[in-house]
Amino acid sequence: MNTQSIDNGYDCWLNYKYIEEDRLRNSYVESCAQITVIGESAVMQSARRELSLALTSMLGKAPESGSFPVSDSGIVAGTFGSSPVFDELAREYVIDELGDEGYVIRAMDNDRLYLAAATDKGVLYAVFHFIRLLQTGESIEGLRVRQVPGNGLRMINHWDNMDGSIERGYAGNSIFYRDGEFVGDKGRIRDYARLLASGAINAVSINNVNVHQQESKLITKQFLPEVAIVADIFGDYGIRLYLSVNFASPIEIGGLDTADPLAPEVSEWWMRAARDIYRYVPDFGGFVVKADSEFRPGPFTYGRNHADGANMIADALEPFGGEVIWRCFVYNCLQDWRDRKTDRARAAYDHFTPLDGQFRDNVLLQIKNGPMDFQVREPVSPLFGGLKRTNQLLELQITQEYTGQQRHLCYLVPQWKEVFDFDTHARGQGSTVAETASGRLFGRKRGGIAAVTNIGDDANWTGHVLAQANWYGYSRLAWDAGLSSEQIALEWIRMTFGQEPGLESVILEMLMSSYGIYEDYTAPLGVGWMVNPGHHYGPNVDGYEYSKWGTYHYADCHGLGVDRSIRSGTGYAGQYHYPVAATYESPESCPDELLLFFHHVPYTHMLKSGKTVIQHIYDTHFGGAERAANLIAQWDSIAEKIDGQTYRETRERLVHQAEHAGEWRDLVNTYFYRKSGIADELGRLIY
Ligand code: GCV
Repeated sequence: MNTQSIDNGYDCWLNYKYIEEDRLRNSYVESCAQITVIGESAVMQSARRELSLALTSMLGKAPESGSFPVSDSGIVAGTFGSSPVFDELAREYVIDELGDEGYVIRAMDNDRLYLAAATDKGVLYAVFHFIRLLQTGESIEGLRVRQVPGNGLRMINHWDNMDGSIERGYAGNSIFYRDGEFVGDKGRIRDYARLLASGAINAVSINNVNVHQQESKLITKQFLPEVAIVADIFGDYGIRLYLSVNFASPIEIGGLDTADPLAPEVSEWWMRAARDIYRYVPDFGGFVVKADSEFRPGPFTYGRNHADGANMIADALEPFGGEVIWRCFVYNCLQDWRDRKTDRARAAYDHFTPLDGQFRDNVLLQIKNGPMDFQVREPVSPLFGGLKRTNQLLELQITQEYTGQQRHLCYLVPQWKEVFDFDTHARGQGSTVAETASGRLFGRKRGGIAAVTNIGDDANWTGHVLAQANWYGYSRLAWDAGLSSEQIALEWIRMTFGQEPGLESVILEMLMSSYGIYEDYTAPLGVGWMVNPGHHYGPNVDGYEYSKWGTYHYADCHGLGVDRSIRSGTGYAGQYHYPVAATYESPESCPDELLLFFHHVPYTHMLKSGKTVIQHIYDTHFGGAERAANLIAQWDSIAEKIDGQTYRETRERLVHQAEHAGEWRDLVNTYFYRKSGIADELGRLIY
């Protein structure tokens, strides 16, 4: 670990505070006095180090480190089969069902506590799980835990550039690169790997999907030795490394005059590239590819489709066990705003469903949660449930590009829960996104979830300390989408700030209310955008209205919203299965929160809530801004219980949020008052 102060937030939720309460601490001491971790692999060493560090800090006494054969009591961690001590336990479980990453934690009559798995990685996860129990004050008596991940791939994507900047990064610069090179001191990368492993993240891509000139060279001998060092660091924590690649690499760095996926010299070039990479990084995960998207090159240039492009690269990686993660964020970003027929929301489905079943087994299509772009409220992408014979990966955005850029508090786990729980009805009721993305619904071997990280080199990693809850929460949901938002928040609070009942309820309330608050004072009823173009921060109702990006609200003096119905609109609603399509098709059945995403309605349209659309806009904007201002008082009420620096830095952000929410309120309300000419029923101040 880097030797930075614990209290500035650097240690995040692995802040192993001494357990002050004697009874609780003593209840742990006996079982934890001795630890035996069987195995010497790098991952096992990480497990041993972590267990020892956590117990020493939390219990105030270093555990005795046992060696094989183990003593009668204490913690024994290892893989089934590595020692006869696990034999009895092994008889109770179907080890195959635990897979590569599942684990058990079991207290046995003989005073031993077993942390066991089929693989070293599973043991590491068991260790972190066990530590979490102590951090959150759970009883460890008679412990009986069996865990298997809900998603095979649990990935973090970085949008880091080699000049050190981060696209859509709000917490400082890259921890990987500076001035076109890898950073020299890799200590922070190690600390990062450890934090990721504690949430059982098993894959990381370390450069921006917009791959510029310098990053294109990451797959060449110029940078592969450094890539290998970073891959080893992650490997020590069971995490595979991936790189984003430029589809036009054969031209950009290979000296060819084409990147046509069907040209033999191009596929040969990728095969050679793959061979080089695996020589340096034997456990390399594969490539992430953004192609034919926002000016990035892709197969369309050569009249080929995305299956042609993805499969050609996948074939190069296949002999080495690598995979291609191919993004579905493909749409026309040069749209004419006068053109009411083209609908950006339709694009990904229209491009990719005709190719369903044509992708290689080692290709996963990475699909953003919504059809547009990480807005505070969007429907779920119809590709979930639309694709049946293709591996998928759900893409979420932890970095708060459209949700307050880590200057506003916005706990995103409730939003993600809605995505996971959304029923696509692809195979009847219960066909949730959690089931489709994981691959379970259609019996696919690969699947999972990826998210764009919110970390940078700020002392506390995420800028806003409370935004750490999103990072933590993402990894917990990736493992088990069934966990509740509250449970995740509570775990995070206890692990980060310790077990302080007064503090806990306040932060919980702040986190749990924050998504609703943010939604209330920004773009209403699912219509999205209304942000300043380019940097996407702050209100600008018409910011994207007359632009080429395909992101419109169509407000006039009568009403607003986008008609995406089959009957009279763009037909987007028809991309869903029945009964979802029918629900969205009519304004009467469409849920209020998505009404303006699917329908253009008059300001006087009555919502299910019993309010008109215009009154809803006024009420939510006044209410949201007021609730944002209240967050300051909530935070102040626990000032004494929070470290000074964290308290002050967070307070500054909350003060900014309150002011900025006021700006949102006034701008949005004034805009719609002037458009509609309809006064607020409560006569509040509108300009
Ligand atoms: C990495 C949005 C963002 C871009 C991002 C893109 C993507 O358009 O604004 O910064 O590019 O999504 O996901 O590829």
